[in-house]
Amino acid sequence: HEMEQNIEAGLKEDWFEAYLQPIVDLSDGRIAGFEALMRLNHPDKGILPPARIIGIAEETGTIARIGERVLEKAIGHLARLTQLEGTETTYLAVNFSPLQFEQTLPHKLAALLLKHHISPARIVIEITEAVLMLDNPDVHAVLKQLSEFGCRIALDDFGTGYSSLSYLNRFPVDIVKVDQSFTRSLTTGTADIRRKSRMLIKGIRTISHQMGCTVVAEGIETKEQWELLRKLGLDFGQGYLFSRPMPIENMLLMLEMES
Ligand code: G
Ligand code: G
Ligand code: NA
Repeated sequence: HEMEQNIEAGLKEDWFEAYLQPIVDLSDGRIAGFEALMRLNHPDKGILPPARIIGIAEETGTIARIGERVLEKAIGHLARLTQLEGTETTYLAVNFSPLQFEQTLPHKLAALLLKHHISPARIVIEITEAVLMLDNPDVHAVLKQLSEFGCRIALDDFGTGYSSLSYLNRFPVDIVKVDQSFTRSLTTGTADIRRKSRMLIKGIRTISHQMGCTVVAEGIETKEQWELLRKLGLDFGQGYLFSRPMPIENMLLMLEMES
């Protein structure tokens, strides 16, 4: 299998990267944190599609090694961003696959944070419903440990799964990430669809806030969407309007130019 070979080579030759996408405060557009997004940068083939890589890596089990590599890179990036900004306020959100929640994860994460002098409070663990659906006691124990360690837990792609709401009750969720399909339907389709989308987002926002969670909107591409989401009371947002995911070097340059 060609993609499996790319993955193995990527691990061996160190082609995996953590791109960064800013997450902004919707009230003023200022950067609150960064989401790390895995990229396999093949020297001949260029950037390979992450969704396919993750799918295959989850089937073959290499996702645990890839995840560890991406986590290591992303935390290194956060240390560099911290140096540039001279503050320790921004956070780093990292995506985790169900297969990554092994017993050793909290220890490995703690070691990386110690090495880079980063507080666990600046780390957000992004999971999807798939992680919680496993209903695996070991996974729950690891999540609980990470939460008690001071990391925050974000529930990704919220609103698209089977039983998202019940998870807010049963797991230590701190952040709800509203799926980008909601953002899109705010400004596309009939007036009726747009009105219903506003009501859905408002409902998710109300429930999330009452559960003590902050709410992040995904996939913001236009000023109109930003304005609507801000008015609907969402806290944070990310999307191409603010910035595409980019390599650390580009992010450092962008921030340097802005300051
Ligand atoms: O980055 P887009 O950048 O194309 O990402 C595609 C999908 O892959 C998204 O659903 C995203 O959540 C997931 N993803 C991106 N990076 C990672 C990662 O490091 N680990 C895992 N498990 N999923 C990731
Ligand atoms: O599910 P998750 O939030 O991890 O997925 C992030 C995915 O969304 C990545 O593939 C990322 O590249 C992509 N993405 C980020 N911002 C935007 C955007 O504004 N529009 C679209 N279409 N995709 C986005
Ligand atoms: Na994510």
